[in-house]
Amino acid sequence: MNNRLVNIIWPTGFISIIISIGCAAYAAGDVGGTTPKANNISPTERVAWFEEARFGMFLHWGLYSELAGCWDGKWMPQPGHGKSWYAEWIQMRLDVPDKEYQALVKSFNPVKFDADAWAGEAAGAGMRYLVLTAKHHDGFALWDSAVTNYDLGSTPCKRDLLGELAEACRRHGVKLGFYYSHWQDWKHPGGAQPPWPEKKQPTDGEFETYWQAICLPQVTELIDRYDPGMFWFDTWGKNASEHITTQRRDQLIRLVRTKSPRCLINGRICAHNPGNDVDYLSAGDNQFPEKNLGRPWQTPATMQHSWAWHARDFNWKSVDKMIGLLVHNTSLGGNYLLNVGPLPDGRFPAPAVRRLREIGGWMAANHEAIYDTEPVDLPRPKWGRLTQRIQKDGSRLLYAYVFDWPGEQRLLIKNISGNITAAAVLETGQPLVVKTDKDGFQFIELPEQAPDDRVSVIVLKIK
Ligand code: JFZ
Repeated sequence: MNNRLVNIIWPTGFISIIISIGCAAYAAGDVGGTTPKANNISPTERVAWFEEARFGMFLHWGLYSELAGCWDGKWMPQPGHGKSWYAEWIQMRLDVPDKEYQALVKSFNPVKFDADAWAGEAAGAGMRYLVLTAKHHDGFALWDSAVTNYDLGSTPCKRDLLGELAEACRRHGVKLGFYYSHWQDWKHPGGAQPPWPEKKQPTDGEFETYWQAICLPQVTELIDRYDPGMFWFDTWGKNASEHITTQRRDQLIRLVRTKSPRCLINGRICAHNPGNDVDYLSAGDNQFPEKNLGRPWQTPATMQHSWAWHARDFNWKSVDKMIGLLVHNTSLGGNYLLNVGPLPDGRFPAPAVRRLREIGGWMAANHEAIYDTEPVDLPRPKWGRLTQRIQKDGSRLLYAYVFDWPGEQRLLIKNISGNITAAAVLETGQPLVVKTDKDGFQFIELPEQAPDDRVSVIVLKIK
């Protein structure tokens, strides 16, 4: 008798229906929230979509993108060549004279910017949110800001790029977030400088001037005009506490909470002391912890070495590697914020597009094992990772991501609490046979070949 035929699989179609209803509900949900109900939102409710999402896109784009890592014939070094620098730091790293760097506003003209293409690539890759640098450390505002002329309004580009993006994100069911450099600002009087010993920092009074004249008004503008679903503020190291005091941290949090009760705030608003009012923590850049951080969290990560576009940065990560990192963080209850550095004309670099689409192909087949799953309290299996989803009836779906296909053609997960009642290849629904070994452990009989040459996902039903 063929066990494969007898071992009837539960209706996978049913699971997909539930998931689609879930997506539609939060794609349609209001992002910023001005309704009275939204004012009473609990921190857990506020962050729920973020925890379900698992996967987002980071975007570093600004004046520095025009230089693509090169100034005056000098290229910013890459890993393996001594120092390795990020292209968005070019003004400081290559000592570009302020006047010459700031003159880049006259040539910033992204004529090929297509917000639908951006939001579409993110959605197509399986990402549920994107976070764009509205203002990075250089101080340039990517929108027409009322409090400075160092902004999009002073460029040849007369479009409302952030507005177009906000609309496109709504159309594609992708949440929009902004990176805003609230601490370092290399242009406006009183902004913090790079935390290097040779740099002179503003006094507290000078910083307060910047805080009142630039930071608070600009965050207000971003909320009022674009209603973002999250902010990604940026500090690191001990020096930041000199300017980002607990008082200023709380003042900025209060501003966001009052104006937009649904908007998420990240721990790097005050990295050395985030407090309990932030919605999620960030692991270090390209750091993939071995443990759940215990609160909603994510890793900001690059696809190349640099965040912003660097034309000679060929350190592209492989698709297999990036899927593995997404799965790793997901298995520990964390998110993966994967960066793209768009070209100055507004297009995504071709090597990034190719990778996004390949990741999207894998996600199209396996997203059920990513979105809205939770960590499993078992030791990490040697062949890969685990996540699970608790069903309404108390049963569980356990997802086994197999990185290294076991040669012995069996998948053994020790100490599962409950009984494996069915197993299948997630992508096809192909049933797999569940057996019990001589020690009484249940195992899944595997085909000789891995179903997927990247990461195969096996789903188990447990009662
Ligand atoms: C910061 C920025 O300086 C950088 O340009 C980029 O935007 C990145 C996402 O954030 O750089 C950091 C911040 C924190 C750490 C490392 C680099 N960290 O905590 O490891």
